[in-house]
Amino acid sequence: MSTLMTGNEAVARGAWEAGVSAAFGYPGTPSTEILENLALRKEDVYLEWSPNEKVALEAAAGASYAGVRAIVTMKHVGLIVAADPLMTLSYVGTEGGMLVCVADDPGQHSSQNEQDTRHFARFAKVPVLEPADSSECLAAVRYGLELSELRKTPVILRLTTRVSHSRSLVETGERTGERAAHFERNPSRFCPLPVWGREMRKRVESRLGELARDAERSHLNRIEAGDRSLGFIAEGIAYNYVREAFPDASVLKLGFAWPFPDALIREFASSVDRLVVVEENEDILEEHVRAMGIACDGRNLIGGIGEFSVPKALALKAALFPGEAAPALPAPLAEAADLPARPPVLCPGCPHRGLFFALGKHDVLVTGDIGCYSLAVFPPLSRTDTILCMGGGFSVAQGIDKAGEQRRVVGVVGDSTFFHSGITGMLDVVYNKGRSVLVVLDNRTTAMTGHQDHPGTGRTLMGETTTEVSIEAVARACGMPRVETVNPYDLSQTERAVAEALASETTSMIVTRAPCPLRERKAVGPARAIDQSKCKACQACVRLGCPAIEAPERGKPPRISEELCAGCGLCDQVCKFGAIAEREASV
Ligand SMILES: Cc1ncc(C[n+]2csc(CCOP(=O)(O)OP(=O)(O)O)c2C)c(N)n1
Repeated sequence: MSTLMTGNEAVARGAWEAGVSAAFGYPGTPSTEILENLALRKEDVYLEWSPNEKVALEAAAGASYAGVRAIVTMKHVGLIVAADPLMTLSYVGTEGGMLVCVADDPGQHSSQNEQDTRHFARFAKVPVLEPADSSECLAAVRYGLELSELRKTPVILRLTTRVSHSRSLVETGERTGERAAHFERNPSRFCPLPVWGREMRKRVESRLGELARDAERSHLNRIEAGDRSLGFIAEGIAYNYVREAFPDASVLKLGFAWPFPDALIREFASSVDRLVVVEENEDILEEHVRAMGIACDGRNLIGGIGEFSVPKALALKAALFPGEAAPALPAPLAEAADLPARPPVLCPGCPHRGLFFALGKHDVLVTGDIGCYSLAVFPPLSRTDTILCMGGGFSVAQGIDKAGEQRRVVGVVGDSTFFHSGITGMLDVVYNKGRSVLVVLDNRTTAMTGHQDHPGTGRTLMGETTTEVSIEAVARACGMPRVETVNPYDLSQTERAVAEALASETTSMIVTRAPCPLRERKAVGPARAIDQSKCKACQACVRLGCPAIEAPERGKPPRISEELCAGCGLCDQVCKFGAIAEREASV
């Protein structure tokens, strides 16, 4: 049956069809929907949101050791977190097929960096498959699991934002290939102590040769012969752009993207007059082609930053055929270029707002983290000074503090981030006698990636209730001398907690706890309105940075949008003139 699916839905479907019985991951755009879709099949597959990507990859390795087919999902930066087990799993190898599904984000639509997972494949010496559409996503999952079992290696499935999130037709099938779990004890097979690890190291090299031969023979790599004056080597979504922009050209399509099929590349290169390599992110393939002594174009024509796109395809066309009239940008894209920019802001009713407003009253440095609260960097809150990576909010605070900075430092992370990698940063501050104030913004969910559960929410991806790990208890058990929990919608309580924490010379923790209203799908309270006769247009409420508060002109009273207001009541509390009240009461 043909069904329209996103790439992520197709990966989930492919995993189910290929008999995967264990799936692990940590959310991260654009990878998140793989597990969310596979969760619709939880009668056949064990699934979990692991606390972080390292744990997820290790757990998937365990499932594979036990002989079952397993996948692990993450975004590209997650693979950095999971790199330690990946590098050694390459040596130890797999039993049941194991696929590491990593979604890269060329163009940084929702990521702090642009990073090419193919580097990791080369680094860890494991193969990479790179599908170009949803149908290829589904097929690549089974292919990858079979390859993993044949060569006893984890296989990386590299996705990118456009492949993960765009829809195309997929032919679905039945579920086959399920394995029964049985771990065969064999220490020399599973324990890379130096004595056995050195042997594994040799095996990794010989496996690379086998994988290179697999890549030569794979149906995922194919030559589409066309006009011989121009040939492209393309992989992933770039292949689709090339096919559409240059329908007559010859193309070598790589779906088995590493190790490279050198003989196939040579055969193709010798069959065309001019060769262009089109790949997103890094010029890994292009460098390799040049290193083989084959002349080609690539980065010199398409650049190396951002994702491949219609404007880039048109620019490539203009560069290759300078004499021809440049094709126009399709109308929707041309019109989109004129749209005003809409900077992201914290949602109306976001419980994070209260803490940042309270911090604004002190001359402190705020080391933030990755999560919805990273938006507090923008005006009018302007209350974040650094963002590095998940968990960095606490550790960067420690570094600034220990460097001798005179101002107090406040490290801020979210609840999901606390469990992901914040705990070790907190341990550093406690153990090494830091004095930063550490804040956990606990909105009871992983909001930024679409409300996934985590160890603090009391629910699993299997839909069961479970232990609700207490952030406060973890902090106390780690030796945090003072832990206070506040309601971030209560501004005076939050401001008092911040002031007291800053007055103390030791470290302490504040947990701001209120559920994300979007997750709850209900307003925090009744919508507010501004009594225009009492308002002095002082703009204090505007400085909360709430999108529901409209400030049409400087010096004129702001208004509150009834549709947008979530009724959190923070604006009532900042108004010194009593001009803001519940809508019914004030209108
Ligand atoms: C290593 C890594 N994994 C995953 C992500 C994707 N990601 C961005 S923020 C975030 C967590 C946000 O949850 P939380 O800390 O609870 O803050 P909230 O968004 O709920 O305010 C995740 C998983 C990432 N940026 N880096």
